[in-house]
Amino acid sequence: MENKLREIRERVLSELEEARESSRLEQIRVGVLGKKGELTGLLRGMGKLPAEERPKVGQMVNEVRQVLEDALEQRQQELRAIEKDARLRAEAVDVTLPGPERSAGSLHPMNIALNRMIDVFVGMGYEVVEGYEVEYDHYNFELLNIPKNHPARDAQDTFYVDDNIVLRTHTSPVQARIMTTRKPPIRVISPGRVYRADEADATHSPVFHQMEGLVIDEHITMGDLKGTLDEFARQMFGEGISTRFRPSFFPFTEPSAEVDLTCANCKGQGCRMCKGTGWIEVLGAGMVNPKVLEMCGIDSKKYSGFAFGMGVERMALLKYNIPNLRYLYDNDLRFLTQYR
Ligand code: 2NL
Repeated sequence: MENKLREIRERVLSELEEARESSRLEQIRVGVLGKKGELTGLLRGMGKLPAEERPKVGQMVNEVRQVLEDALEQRQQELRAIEKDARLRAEAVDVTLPGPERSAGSLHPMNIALNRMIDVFVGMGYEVVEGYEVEYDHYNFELLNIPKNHPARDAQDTFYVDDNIVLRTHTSPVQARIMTTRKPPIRVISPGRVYRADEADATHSPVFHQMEGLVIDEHITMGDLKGTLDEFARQMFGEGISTRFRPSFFPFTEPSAEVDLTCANCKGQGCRMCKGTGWIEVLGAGMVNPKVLEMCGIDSKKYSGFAFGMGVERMALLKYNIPNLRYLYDNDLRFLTQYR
């Protein structure tokens, strides 16, 4: 009997030692301590022993039971710790791994060009002003000396909302409103979206962007206009780039000029881009027509002013040597992300 108990104890202890999962521990427990387990069987069999041996054997069986229960409990705790450890290791996150890549955005070349244009004029003391894209005929045309039968009003060029309301065809109405509400000195630029009922092609779109400038004060001359646009050309396109004025006509300026920039491609030498002239046409400008000043409530005997207008798309194409408007409007990231 003693040998049998020792055999059970040693065997079960070594089984516990070898157990690798807590489910195995339960198997072992049931096999030796369960209702039909080996030790339980031994206790039951005690009835067959002589009465004087029973207490001793009972005590021995209980000692072994205690040893095995303690060993089970201890192994249980060891295995739980090992299993928890393994689970934590498996769930561990390596916080030093690189995260999912997020590409940073970049400015659209139009915005880069426009920001530069604005910076140059803000640097000269201009204020940025904005108005309405849906505008009264009165501000878009009448105050700018574009009378009712002027070709610029033709339904082919202008999107009409109704008889009196249009989608602005230039940003001039912004300045017209400024002139009617402020007293000189006035020094503003008005960047913004404008609309023309044009057929879209490499250089035209029904929606495009303009920036106009307006300066009104006493003694403003064409020399101020020339100096201003020369300085703009230099800051926008670099040293050695200046302007050339050619006589032109706009209803809202008198005199008026088409303004060319030195061809940045050949530095004025003449090349294919400028068709051999050394100049690229980019701006319109002039002295504000006294009739316009008067209609806007500004005394044309006391004050004079200059104004200019330029296309933002055109500036972006020139600055970045882009051949076609489509590149600006298609929003192909392979193209757009080249500009920073
Ligand atoms: C062009 C020509 C120009 C103006 C715009 C203007 C505005 C007022 C009064 C007088 Cl309120 N003039 N603007 C003047 C001359 C030319 O734009 O070729 N733009 C792309």
